[in-house]
Amino acid sequence: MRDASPQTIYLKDYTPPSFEIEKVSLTFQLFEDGAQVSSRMLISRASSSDESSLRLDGEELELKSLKIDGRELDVHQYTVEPESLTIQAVPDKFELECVTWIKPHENKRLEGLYKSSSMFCTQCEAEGFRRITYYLDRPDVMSVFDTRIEADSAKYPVLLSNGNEVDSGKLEGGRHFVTWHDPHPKPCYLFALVAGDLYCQSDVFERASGRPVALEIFVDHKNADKCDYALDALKRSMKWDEEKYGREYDLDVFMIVAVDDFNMGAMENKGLNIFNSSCVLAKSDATTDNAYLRIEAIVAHEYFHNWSGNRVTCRDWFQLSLKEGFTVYRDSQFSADMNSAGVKRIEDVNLLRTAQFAEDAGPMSHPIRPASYMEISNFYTLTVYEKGAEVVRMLNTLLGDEAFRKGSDLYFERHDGQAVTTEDFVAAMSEVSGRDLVQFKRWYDQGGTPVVKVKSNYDEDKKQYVLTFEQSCPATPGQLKKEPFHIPIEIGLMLADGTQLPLAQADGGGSWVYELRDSMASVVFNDVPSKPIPSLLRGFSAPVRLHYDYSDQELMFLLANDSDSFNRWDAGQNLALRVLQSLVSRYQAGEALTLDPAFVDTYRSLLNDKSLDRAMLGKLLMLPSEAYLVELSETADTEAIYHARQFVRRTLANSLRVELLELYQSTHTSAFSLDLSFDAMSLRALHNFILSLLAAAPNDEFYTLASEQFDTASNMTDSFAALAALVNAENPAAAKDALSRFYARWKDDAQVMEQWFAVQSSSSSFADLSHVKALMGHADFEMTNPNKVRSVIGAFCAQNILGFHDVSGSGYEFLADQIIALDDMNPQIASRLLTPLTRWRKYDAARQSLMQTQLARILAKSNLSKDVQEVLEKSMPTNQ
Ligand code: B3K
Ligand code: ZN
Repeated sequence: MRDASPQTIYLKDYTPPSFEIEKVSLTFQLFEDGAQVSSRMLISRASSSDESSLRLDGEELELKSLKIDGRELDVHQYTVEPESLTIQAVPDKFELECVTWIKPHENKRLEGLYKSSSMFCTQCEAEGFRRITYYLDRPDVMSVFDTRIEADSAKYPVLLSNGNEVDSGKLEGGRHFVTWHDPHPKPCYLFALVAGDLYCQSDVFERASGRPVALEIFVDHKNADKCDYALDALKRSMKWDEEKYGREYDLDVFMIVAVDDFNMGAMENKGLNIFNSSCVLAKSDATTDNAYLRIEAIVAHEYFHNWSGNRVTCRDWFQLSLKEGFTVYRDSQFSADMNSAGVKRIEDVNLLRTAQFAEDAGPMSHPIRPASYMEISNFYTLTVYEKGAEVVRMLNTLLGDEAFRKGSDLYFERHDGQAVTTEDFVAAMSEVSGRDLVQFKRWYDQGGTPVVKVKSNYDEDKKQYVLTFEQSCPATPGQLKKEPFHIPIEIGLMLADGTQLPLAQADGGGSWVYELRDSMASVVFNDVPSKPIPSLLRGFSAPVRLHYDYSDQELMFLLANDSDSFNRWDAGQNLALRVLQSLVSRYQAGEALTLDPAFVDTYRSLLNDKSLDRAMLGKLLMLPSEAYLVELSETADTEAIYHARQFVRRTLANSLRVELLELYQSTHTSAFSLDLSFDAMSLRALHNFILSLLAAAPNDEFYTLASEQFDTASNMTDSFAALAALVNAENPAAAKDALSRFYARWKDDAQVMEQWFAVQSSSSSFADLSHVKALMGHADFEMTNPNKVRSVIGAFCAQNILGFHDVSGSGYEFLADQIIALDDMNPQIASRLLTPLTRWRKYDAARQSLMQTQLARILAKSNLSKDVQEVLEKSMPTNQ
């Protein structure tokens, strides 16, 4: 039973460890009814410490034996508590031997050592190792690990751990063992073990220094044909990190294992990355382009952690963004280099503005370096990851590429083998560049999304143009007042003829990075021949909400002429937002909806613009999402948002049918292509975007096209897009038929089935709760599998805005039921799933009260996990 309120841990209370573990040898004896874990640790008291007793972390462990320097301790010498083992009066230096018994087959939390299908695997970050054995489970305790695994030879022919394999052999009773040695000292969160009957696909990568490294991907035998793409992405990542950051791999072998039951995407364990199957397995006819791009990014992300995270790790979990923000930034640069920088930026900003800004404005809002937490698993957030990456990106912008690279070299070299803080990272950047980054560091400790208001004034007589900036930041939990941020704002000034003013500040170029530091500041531009149109925050140079009072004409001008592709796209988004927001108001007022013909014309000219890059066109045509409209609303009216947006889609489809069909036909060959080049993917994205738009106003021709694409497509992108279009056309018979045919074809492919579930649970065609409940009753649904939970329950609650926000409150009650059921099984997943209910402030009074009722109902559950309890407590109206 937990305390009434879990304990809060504060960054300000950090103290270095009192003991060090120089070396640890682990022996795992794996059986069907449990596992015996024996550890031998070389422990010494830190020179700065006079602590007499040693407190080790441990949860749900059965202690079998405990020895110091070979002598068994008697029960008076130590105390076992639910979350710790304390040994009194230990010597300065000693060998501790500890034997524990654990039950991986009963572990449904998927933290520590657990079984996924028939294999054993681990997940230790952040605090899972303490569920394996007693240890100093904190990232600043780094040790050299030796691991011996013993198991049945027939059931578990493959036995893996970190580092290099050093020994193996047969044991009695049909068992065998393998021993691994990892020469790099590491915190225990990077420990990993895998045992199973697995297929291995191998390859070799030649390092820049010439030394070869073996690459091995281990998967279930049935997935033997789904390894090629990840292997290719891995080789490209290794080469890119050598070239871009000068980082080479450091062991003889790099292994990736795919597991079906996994709480998140993947884990960067030293030399032995463990992946959620859906983030690594791919094959041509079964994987969509989006999944390929995600796999490429995640393989790269985990690999890049080998330096940003493993060789240089975090001192404590408050520093999580040190490794995550930096690594997300690195993987986004990689994806930009592999595909298209412009498109990648648009996608990243879209995610940030839709979901991270919402997090910043919600009850769990925290800075990228939180000051406190109750359960660290709740802080693997978009803020720490995505906003963290934006902060690193701003450093790159402020320093320039050359100094940024010097800074990262200094950081890696100076702190190799250490557990450090975000201060150390910024210090390296400051040192190589000579830049004063003291004010910049506020980005790490102040939460919330800053708002920048910009005004302009042009003096015709003086030929002078003035931009005035004003910054502020809303209060967030625990932080009422914020100091001004150091904000890089990239600016260009466009003239009416479509040219750019060469800015004196910009070394002759058209774009200049203005550094806003004060609450209010102005910039004066001289010799400005005519009134310019400012292009502000180019490339989204800082994670802020920027307001400037553009006229519609100015936005249209920027959409047509801005040399910055991001701002071009953003101008189009702003125009579309205006149209959508005014339709939302009309819908609420019960007025008839009409679409401004100027908007249809803008859309038409985009469709007809042959000079536009196809990938960019796909992005420019995209309407702001429902989620973004919710985020921007003071009080979000989900029905009005849904209907206004559908109205725009339907009207565009009807008014521009000829142009849309023409573009659809001209991109149709994509349906038969297995080409994974970015150009081919962009063509498919465009093709399928059109199909999805036509589904908003389906006529016979639409059904003919969609069915034809569904029947004949040879790649999953086109085939799945046809399925989605048929499902979303709100024609139950067509949807049902396509879904059952798709199921018959793909039922044995777990990754495809996740998508089959999600396309239904997120669709407004199935807003009725009974459909989602039926999906949960489907033979392929499992409550213990996080991917299935996410694709059915998660997709319904986060994406099906009509269904989840039904005025009866049935969606809220449904989610509460699922959280109550999941909390005992898998607290991390339960806590994540809770997010939509915590955002009650966004909705009308009736819905607020219905949501609060459900939060209170969950809070009343006994034995609530720390994870769910923290989120609930912070979200309750009484706590805000
Ligand atoms: N570092 C892991 C995340 C672990 C989450 C633990 N709750 C994956 C990643 O960011 O690469
Ligand atoms: Zn990461």
